Amino acid sequence: MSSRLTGDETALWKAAARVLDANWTGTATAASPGLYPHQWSWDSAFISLGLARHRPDRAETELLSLFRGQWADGMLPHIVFNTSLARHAFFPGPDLWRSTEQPAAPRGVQTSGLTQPPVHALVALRLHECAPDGESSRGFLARLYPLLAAQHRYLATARDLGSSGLIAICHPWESGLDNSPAWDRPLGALQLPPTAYAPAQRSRTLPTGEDYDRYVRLVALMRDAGYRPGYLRDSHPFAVEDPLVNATFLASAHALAEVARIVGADPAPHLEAAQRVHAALLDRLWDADTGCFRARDLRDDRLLPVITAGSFGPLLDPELPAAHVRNLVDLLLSARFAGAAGYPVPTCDIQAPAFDRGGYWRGPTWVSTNWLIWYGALAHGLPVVADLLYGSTMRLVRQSGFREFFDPFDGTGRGSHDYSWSAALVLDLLG
Ligand code: 2M8
Repeated sequence: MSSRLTGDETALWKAAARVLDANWTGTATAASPGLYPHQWSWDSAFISLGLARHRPDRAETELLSLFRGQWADGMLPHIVFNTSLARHAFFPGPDLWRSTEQPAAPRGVQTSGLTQPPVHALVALRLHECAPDGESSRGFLARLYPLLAAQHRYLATARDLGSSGLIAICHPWESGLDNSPAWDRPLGALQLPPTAYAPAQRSRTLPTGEDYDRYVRLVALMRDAGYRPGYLRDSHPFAVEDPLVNATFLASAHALAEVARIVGADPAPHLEAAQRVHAALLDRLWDADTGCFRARDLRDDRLLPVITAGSFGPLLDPELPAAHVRNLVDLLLSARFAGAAGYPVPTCDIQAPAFDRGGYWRGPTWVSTNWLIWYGALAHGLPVVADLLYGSTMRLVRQSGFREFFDPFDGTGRGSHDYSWSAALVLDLLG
């Protein structure tokens, strides 16, 4: 803990550290007690940032244990199941994914079959930068580098479904922003078989019903096709190029180049990958009419209509042109986002008909998206925006605790309590 923290900040720091201690399972951190008892991919990356401030030994264990779930083709699954828990501890559990039937999946570990935003290389570099012992942290990076490189290779090859230079998500869960209104159109176009799946088994309340059937249907289609890249490219009904996912990929590619330098590998392929995503983001996802990035539906080659917090993701691109940065900042500060929210950043445009202040990823403020925008704003030298996000995040957790998400107008906490990434990212923000 930094000695320059105020008394109030020290109390917050200790409370956040207690959450991470309580959610530690021995080799990893549960995303949230009760609700999400397993290890989630981008949660784990964010959590390791908090562990780095509190229990540095655990930060490395956390990431390495996530990569135990990596498939032979480089795919890093979005859930690594804790097999010591009952099979019904979470739905959908291992039975839906059937990873053990996949030749590429690791033995002795049960995982999901899709991915999440690739923030891992970015996080690995940040762990190294704040490590107390540079020599041992270089050893950790050397272990992680080939795994991160394989993850990036998988995304750049198997997931460039439009041969455009961008990676595509094949399921709303891959965006991390599960029920974002951005996915309503492609999800609505999905044909459902007459028999519904099993939403009743779902232990949470949101989202449920037909949307949930569609999520499960998409998984079943991917699974029955053996999660094959050829199927995903040619036939899978959900294929979207998302600005936030691609921005995390780009930022992580830059970080991976730096990691390569540190461990004595060649940074050039990672820098080339970052350049490709940079050019394609501007070319394919920038919407000059609204002055922001939007997701592109590859199945009808159109930009999706709803503007979300994901539209600000490309602030993570260190080479984003100044005019684009200005446009994004104007939108962020406008009445569609921070301008009308007491506790920014709402995850959906407040003026969109689909905006819902309590609806999970359809409006509430989340610590993870705030952290990513904060990080991008700092890199672009935007202290006003960075301070706004820092201040808003701190007010939220002080007022409501380490909740899963928050009402963007009055800061009321919603979803699960003692949510790991909310605690971890606050530890990182406090430094
Ligand atoms: C939520 O996603 C899972 C699906 O994987 C769910 O709703 O069941 C999202 O908030 C996602 O971003 C997050 O990683 C996960 C665990 O916290 O929960």
